[in-house]
Amino acid sequence: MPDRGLIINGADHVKAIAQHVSVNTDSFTLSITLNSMKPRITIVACLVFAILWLDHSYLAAQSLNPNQQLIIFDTDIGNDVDDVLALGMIHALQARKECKLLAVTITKDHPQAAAFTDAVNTFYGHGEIPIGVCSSGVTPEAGKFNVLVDQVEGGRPIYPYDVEPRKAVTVLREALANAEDHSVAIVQVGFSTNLANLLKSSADQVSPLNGRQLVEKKASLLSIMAGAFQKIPDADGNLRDHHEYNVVKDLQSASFLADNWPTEIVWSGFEIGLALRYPHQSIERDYNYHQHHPLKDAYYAYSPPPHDRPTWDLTSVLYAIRPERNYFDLSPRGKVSIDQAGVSHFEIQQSGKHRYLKLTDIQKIRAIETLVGLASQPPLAAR
Ligand SMILES: [Ca+2]
Repeated sequence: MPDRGLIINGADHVKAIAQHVSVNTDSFTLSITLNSMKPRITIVACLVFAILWLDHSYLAAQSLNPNQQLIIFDTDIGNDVDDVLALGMIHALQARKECKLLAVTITKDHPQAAAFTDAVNTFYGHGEIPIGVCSSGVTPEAGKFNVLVDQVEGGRPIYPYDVEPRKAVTVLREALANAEDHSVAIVQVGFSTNLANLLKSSADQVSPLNGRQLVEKKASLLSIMAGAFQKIPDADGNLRDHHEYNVVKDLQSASFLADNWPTEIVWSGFEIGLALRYPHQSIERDYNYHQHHPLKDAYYAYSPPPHDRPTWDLTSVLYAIRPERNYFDLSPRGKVSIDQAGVSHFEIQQSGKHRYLKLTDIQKIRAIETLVGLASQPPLAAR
């Protein structure tokens, strides 16, 4: 029954309504057969009841499960294909009612990054998700797969989109301001440009809180793919300090974020995604339920099979949405800092807000199987 206080007097009216109203919830069409001899009040009640019932059912279907983790995804999509697989994973977890994607903000400064993001969101039935962009000059080239949005077939775009991106800081502030306190996990898998700018933002018409206050009040976690917490072998097999890409491309923002972000941060270092390579057989076989799948097409455009791409960005999504499933271990608490060369350093501090992901051989088996299963999950609303 509707929960908005509609009162219908008499069981007969309810029975009459039930007999004359049919609702197809798949297509949200409504058909009503009316007996011209019925009193006018029955017709009116019938219409009101049907509309409210439909509205209630639709809202119930869309309503937030109390266990759904609110997510903001901040990405440099276009620079590597793991961002695309990670976005697909978020949609799979949203279809499972485990998360709700509030917004996507982008740190790759090229217009097709927003277009491709919207095309992927549209493919998964969520073209309404707000998208924010920045003007940073960082990685301004088109990239290998964002250009897929220009492809047409039979005169029609293969990956339709209709994005009207806005400033990333505005999109971030709106998403946070509209959320419950301490409810939002932010997943950053590109540069720290947008989140550093968010921290520096002032009170505005969106919120009387400045950026740092807004994050402190609304965010619960920053799950970030950046840095490295082990030495990484170079081409000759010698272990070296690693100058991780997401850090060095906007070093000033990465350092500012590490020193000023007010919530818990869990870092997925370079070594984690490197140890969990996406099996190319999955790309070849698991996405063929759709003729044009943006994840598969992006993978082929970036670095086709038999390449097994590391799953860097996917790991930060998995931890943010399923932190209790022991896919990873966590380091002791401490503080990450970024030096001027772009190398990340970790210092144990008892009350520190930073931890980083660790991985055992047994955890690798579970993690990779989970990442593959989620990334390749068909959309509920496939076109
Ligand atoms: Ca990325």
